[in-house]
Amino acid sequence: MRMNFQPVPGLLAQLPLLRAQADGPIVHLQLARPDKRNAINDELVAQIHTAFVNLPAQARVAIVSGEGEHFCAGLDLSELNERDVGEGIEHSRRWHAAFEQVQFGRVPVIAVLHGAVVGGGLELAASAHLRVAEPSAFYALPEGQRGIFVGGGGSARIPRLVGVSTMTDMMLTGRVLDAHEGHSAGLSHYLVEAGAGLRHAMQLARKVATNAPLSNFAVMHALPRIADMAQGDGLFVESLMSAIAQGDDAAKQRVRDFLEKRAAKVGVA
Ligand code: 1HE
Repeated sequence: MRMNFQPVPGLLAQLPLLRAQADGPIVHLQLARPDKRNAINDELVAQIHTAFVNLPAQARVAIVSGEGEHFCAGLDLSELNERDVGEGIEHSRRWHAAFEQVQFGRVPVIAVLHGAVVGGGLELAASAHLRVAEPSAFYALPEGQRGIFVGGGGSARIPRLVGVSTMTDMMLTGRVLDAHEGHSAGLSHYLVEAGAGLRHAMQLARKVATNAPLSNFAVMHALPRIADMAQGDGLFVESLMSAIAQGDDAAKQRVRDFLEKRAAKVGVA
């Protein structure tokens, strides 16, 4: 599959720690701080926020990856000692704001994971909608060892992927999950060959980009909220969301295409 990424012009071109490229409707944002293993400092978290708020109008899917040997080494620990308690809360809230834009922004996000996916790096990965891992990926939450706690949404998002029990083990014991263990635990959706992560993410992104926009919106915004609701409330919201999606012209056209034998059958590419 050919990939033809071109630099994204405008505001996203002015983010030195985040390389923004686009191939049609697919935007690839690459953490570009490899000398520090893509550790997230204040500047990078602000740039992640800025990028997701200002995705180009044509963007339908975003891919996030890391330059160099690792996806992301988490919080930049060199900035940690400079903060008092109040500043610590503000810092965590800035991460929340940035990763909120990843999870509940405009487009589905696919993370490509390799090497270290640790601490805040795992929190970033957990904010994405799909995760593609290469065999070099390893997952850890070294916050316990560093005397801190997760602060980038990890305690809310990671248990929803692996359960409180596995996250407790990772945090209390410093347990590192390799790519296979992480995959079995639910941290990745796809485990692919070394070096194949971005290509695989592109294949997925192209499929996701062809969905009706309101379907993708419902999956991103309604599904996780409904899953958090009491069943009765969730069913009510589901009815509203499904009626909104069905009422859209894109849905009507797709159903007509199927009934008139123009659309692919399930399982047939
Ligand atoms: C860093 C960081 C960092 C690397 N902050 N500078 N995260 C951690 O506890 C993970 C800490 N990092 C590591 O365990 C290792 O660096 C890795 C396993 C990720 C990679 O190992 P390696 O051998 O490839 O690289 P390295 O030689 O350890 O690091 C290269 C440089 O990156 C080095 O700096 P240099 O100036 O000596 O070249 C490292 O100091 C630097 N570096 N990781 C700062 N994390 C919202 S709350 C989230 C809470 C957390 O994320 S806690 C977990 C923090």
